[in-house]
Amino acid sequence: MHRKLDFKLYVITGENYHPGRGMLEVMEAALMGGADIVQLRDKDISKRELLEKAKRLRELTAKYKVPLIINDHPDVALAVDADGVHLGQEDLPIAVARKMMGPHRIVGISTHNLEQARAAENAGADYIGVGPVYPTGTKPGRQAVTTSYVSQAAAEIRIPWVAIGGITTDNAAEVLKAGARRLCAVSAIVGNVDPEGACRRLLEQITGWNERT
Ligand code: TZP
Ligand code: MG
Repeated sequence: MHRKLDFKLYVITGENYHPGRGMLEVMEAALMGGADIVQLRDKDISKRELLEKAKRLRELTAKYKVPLIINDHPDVALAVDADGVHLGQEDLPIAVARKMMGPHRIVGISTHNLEQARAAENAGADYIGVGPVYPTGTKPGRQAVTTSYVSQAAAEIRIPWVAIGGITTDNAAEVLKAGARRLCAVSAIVGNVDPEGACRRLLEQITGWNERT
């Protein structure tokens, strides 16, 4: 499947959709705007409901040939034939998730400092999240790591990594300047009146920066 990861703009489902918009409609707009990897993240629903959402998002992402990652739950990821799972520091260890997911699916993990990033790399993660770069209402109570962790990741981390947390078109340049080559966003996309345009603009910034360096 998708062990060779190649992406620029990672979009995660959220709760704060623009009024009147639903998850599938917004994620389809994000895919049309160029999101090239998608994560289903919903902490407030039952596993049964998550499974149903995951099935629908699997169909949609398959139509756009974009990898689908499920947050927290390897069993749900396997049940819907998702491409991978995303873990937090308090979730199943990478080795356990790898055993469940097999060698060909993606196992990613959130990291908040270089020590966690190195540990994830050594444990065989396929990619890591680096953040939250800025304070964000999507992950309240989690201290921002600032662009200094982004610069450290750029200098040291050899597996694919993606900057996340409070990223918008207004501050993307700063994150890219610090060394990020992939960005991830929730509210800047799903809360936007125009998720497709928001993706296009972020992607243009990423591509523009990657071409310069
Ligand atoms: N992990 C680190 S920050 C974050 C997650 C899931 C939330 C990112 O959401 P937003 O709305 O793009 O700040
Ligand atoms: Mg988690």
